[in-house]
Amino acid sequence: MSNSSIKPIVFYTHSTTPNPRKVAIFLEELAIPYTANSVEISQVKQAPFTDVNPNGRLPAIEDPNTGVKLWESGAIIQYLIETYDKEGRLTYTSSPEKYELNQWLMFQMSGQGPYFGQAAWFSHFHPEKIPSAIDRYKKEITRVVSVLDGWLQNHKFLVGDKLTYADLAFVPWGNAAKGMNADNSLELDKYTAYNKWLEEMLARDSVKKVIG
Ligand SMILES: N[C@@H](CCC(=O)N[C@@H](CS)C(=O)NCC(=O)O)C(=O)O
Repeated sequence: MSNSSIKPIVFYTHSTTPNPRKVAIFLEELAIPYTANSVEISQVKQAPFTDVNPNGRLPAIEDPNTGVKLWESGAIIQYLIETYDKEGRLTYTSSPEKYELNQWLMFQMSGQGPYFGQAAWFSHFHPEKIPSAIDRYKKEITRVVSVLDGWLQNHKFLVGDKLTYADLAFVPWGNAAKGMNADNSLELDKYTAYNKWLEEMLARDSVKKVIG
């Protein structure tokens, strides 16, 4: 399918939040036509949005080209890559790389997204200030960054010798953590391999369009 014959994907999003931004980066990178359907966060736990995602969270997609409807950003990214990256620009189909891609995406989905999200929640939105909760989740940001940095000291990318979906999946929460580290209270500045990798991705046109 050439991109000009693709019908626009319906993309349920909220443009300032990291998980929808993860998907937006791939729609832009792969030049997939889409219609952004912006949903207020206050509306996500009720119909009609819960008819799209029973878990009441963004993002979600409906693809009229295939009939596929999905939620959970990691599942959506893997679907977009399998369906619309036939040349394998951002992926590998060889072993062990395809398994390693999945491994890093799982780490992003279970280790980065939820913990960075909780750090933001307890620091900025939770009605009470609970120092032990803030401390726990902020320390986890630093720990996850240190894991990535350790790997990136000897590797330019997470998998293989090119940028893949595994790298790009880390960008929106990485950028959010950069915001939380404005005063270097998370001590992220010392992770130079990680910062170089993140900055290179933040400079891509697709990412700048999504994150601004
Ligand atoms: N694991 C989910 C997390 C989705 C998520 O937490 N989305 C946030 C926006 S970044 C949301 O919809 N929050 C609204 C709420 O939880 O009520 C994914 O990666 O898609």
